[in-house]
Amino acid sequence: MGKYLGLDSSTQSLTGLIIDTDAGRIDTEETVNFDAHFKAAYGIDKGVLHLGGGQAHSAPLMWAEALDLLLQTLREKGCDLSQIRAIAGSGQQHGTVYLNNTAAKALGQLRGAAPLKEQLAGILSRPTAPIWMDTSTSAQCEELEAGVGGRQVLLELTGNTAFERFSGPQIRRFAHEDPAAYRHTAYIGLVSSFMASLLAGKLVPVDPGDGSGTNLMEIRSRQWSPKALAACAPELERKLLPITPSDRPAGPLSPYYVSRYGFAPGCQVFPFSGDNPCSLIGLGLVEPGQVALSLGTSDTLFACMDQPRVSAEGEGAVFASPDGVHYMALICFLNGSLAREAVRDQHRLDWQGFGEALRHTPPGNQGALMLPYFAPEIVPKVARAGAVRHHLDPQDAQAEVRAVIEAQALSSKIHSAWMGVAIRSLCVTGGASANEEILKVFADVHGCPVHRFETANAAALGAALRAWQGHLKAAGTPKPWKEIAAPFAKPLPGSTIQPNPAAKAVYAKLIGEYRDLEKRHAGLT
Ligand code: XUL
Repeated sequence: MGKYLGLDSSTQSLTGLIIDTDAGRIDTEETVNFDAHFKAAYGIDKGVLHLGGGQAHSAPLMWAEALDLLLQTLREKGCDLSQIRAIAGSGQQHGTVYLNNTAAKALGQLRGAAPLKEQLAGILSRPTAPIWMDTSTSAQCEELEAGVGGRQVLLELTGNTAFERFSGPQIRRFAHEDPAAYRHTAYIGLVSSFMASLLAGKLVPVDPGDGSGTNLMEIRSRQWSPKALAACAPELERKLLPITPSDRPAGPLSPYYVSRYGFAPGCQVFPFSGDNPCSLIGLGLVEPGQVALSLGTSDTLFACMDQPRVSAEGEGAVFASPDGVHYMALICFLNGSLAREAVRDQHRLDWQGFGEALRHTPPGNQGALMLPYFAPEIVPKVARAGAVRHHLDPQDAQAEVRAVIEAQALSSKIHSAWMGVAIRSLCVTGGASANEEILKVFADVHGCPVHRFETANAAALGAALRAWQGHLKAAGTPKPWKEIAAPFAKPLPGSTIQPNPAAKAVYAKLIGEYRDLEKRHAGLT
């Protein structure tokens, strides 16, 4: 027992969350927002470098700098980091980090005198990392599918059809566009494995939860697929970091953190996983049939499954759960907070005004609809950005607010059918889950109760729980996942939002109209 730290390296921020397993409660939560600290230095906007042609990247050295800042802040706030027994983490999925042959040595030599960014300045073979918002790899998706023998073969093998944002197509594009830099790349890892490597002071393998977001991992054996690797890029088998079980210790924390921040020398590091797989754990979805919604930069709807049910339409993704046994089905809507913030900013509102707009408008929005494609969309696939308005006055701030939220909720219902899971309740997390008015719309559209939790950082909580579970298992005193999750991943008493029968009826009618509008528009892109 003791304290465990979960880190979540997401698109816009780095969060640290400490759990106290003796007291059964969350001890501390702290977030470093990338734009607030690094916007000018790294040229980012909402954590992202937009490089044109659909290329969306971020900067691995910025994440390293954020890690230093987060740990320093925790210390300054009086956190005794020597009490942390183990650390695990979560990373935005699919992003790839390219390291040269000095990386392993530089990581191994990390010492406390200078910040990470300085000591690791020379380890990248590509200064930026393509992330999940990148849509530039349609050609590579087709080539990868063709290379393994067709779309269906890739789907059966990896659980997923090829997606632009997945790591495999991204790696293939890099190998093709910059063969010299690709040749100088000794190691390719994911955001998750990079962050874990910073902590362990050595190259940490990829976990199966995040490995399944690459189009390169056999979903059932949880190992890289030689066939997919061969179809992706030259010598990938040698460059790609191996896959390790999510709960196998990666090693002790690097001495850097012991001398600089006062961690105990024995503090263990566990492999990081993807943010969505960690949220699955952080919301207690360790048994099949439970469904959750994460309202973050992207909105994701996901469920725990005992078999890897696949989405033939390419509507959803399937990942291995970091619990080592189950799978997760996931649908990723790119226009999550991105779209909410676009409407908020266009009408010069704050979140309170946003909530009021929802309160003052009727369910169904008097027939006004929006397709909220402020950026190209993943589900349904929309290649070009451009919000579509139907009987909606773009000057009417209140109607615009309702339209964007209703669109997100209706779309999440329409596109979750393939999961084959009857949604009887929704567990919610992510920044926007703090907004009750938004949650009411989701409860009414899905016609089910929506449960809220103490923290909106389910990914960081899931990571902390993974550290605890791994630590107990490594000590020879394993605990079942249900018991690990139970004290932390429980809905806040009295916080459940029930659907309103009248509003539910309005949406049951409206959904067909929204589906038609979506279909008409999809035909035009
Ligand atoms: C999931 C996805 C995003 C990222 C960023 O497939 O692309 O949810 O993990 O959070």
